[in-house]
Amino acid sequence: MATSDLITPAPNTWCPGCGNFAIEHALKDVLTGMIDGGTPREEFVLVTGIGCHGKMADYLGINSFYAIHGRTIPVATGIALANPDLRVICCAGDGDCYGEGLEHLVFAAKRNVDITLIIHDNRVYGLTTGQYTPTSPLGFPGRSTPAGSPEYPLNPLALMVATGASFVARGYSRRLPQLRQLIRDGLSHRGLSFLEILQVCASFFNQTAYYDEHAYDLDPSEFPTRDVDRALRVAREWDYSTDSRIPLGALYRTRLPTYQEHLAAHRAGTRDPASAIRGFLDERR
Ligand SMILES: Cc1ncc(C[n+]2csc(CCOP(=O)(O)OP(=O)(O)O)c2C)c(N)n1
Ligand code: SF4
Ligand SMILES: [Mg+2]
Repeated sequence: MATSDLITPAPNTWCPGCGNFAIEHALKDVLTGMIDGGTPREEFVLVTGIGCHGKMADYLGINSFYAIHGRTIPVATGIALANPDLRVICCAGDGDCYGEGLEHLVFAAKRNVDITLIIHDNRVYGLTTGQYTPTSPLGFPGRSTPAGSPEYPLNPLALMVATGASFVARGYSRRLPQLRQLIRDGLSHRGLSFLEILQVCASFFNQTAYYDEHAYDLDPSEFPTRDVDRALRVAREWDYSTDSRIPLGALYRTRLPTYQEHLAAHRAGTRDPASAIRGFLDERR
């Protein structure tokens, strides 16, 4: 199958230079490879939120669902629970997922729901032309904060490691090979995979030069780690000050029973869901 087969005829309205193009290409390439490898195209479902990122649902030729702003994760969770054979991918914006929908993110991590989250974090409300979001830096001069945002940004990686997500990674829209690998790893992971993608917004918060200068790759011989304390230290390395470095790559990964596995064990009347999951104890050693 040609990768172009997954592109729909919908006219693309992203701005020239938008990082969403790279995320779309990476996802399309990974899906094409998996479909060629035998996974039926019908087994993928994409849920998106409202925002520039949400147009992924229009542009990628797989089953998709446009959720309302902030509600991608409950919709994705419902689809995944009701259809255990489907692979559910959720593309959400930073405003969408860290603002409106933050409680859903926390609960998805706590429950270890088996879905893949791809967060298009441009650190701005792109579609509504430049308001600050939870990851905008202190002093961000957005449309709703002309005097500069008076808040420190949220650290999504630290939040996810602390809350129980079983796979936590950061990519960057200008590092395409790594992005593909992270998406591939996320889709093959059992449990919540959380992929925070630094996405360039060419029109309202173009951080290309800053990211290019400060980003570095985690050492793949050491990461992803299962050591929560170590992962938290690295997640906090980028403190959003102008001189701190930005680690990229898979940071934390472990195997824990998923929400779906817990529910299945409950349905089967198993007293200890964890022990019912073959390989769980071995894999944690
Ligand atoms: C509950 C709700 N609040 C606000 C809006 C208006 N709105 C639509 S898109 C958007 C910004 C989206 O920002 P983000 O999630 O970061 O996506 P991006 O456009 O940056 O990809 C907002 C505020 C809405 N649709 N629903
Ligand atoms: S406003 Fe920003 S995020 Fe939206 S399409 Fe344009 S460059 Fe991309
Ligand atoms: Mg955004």
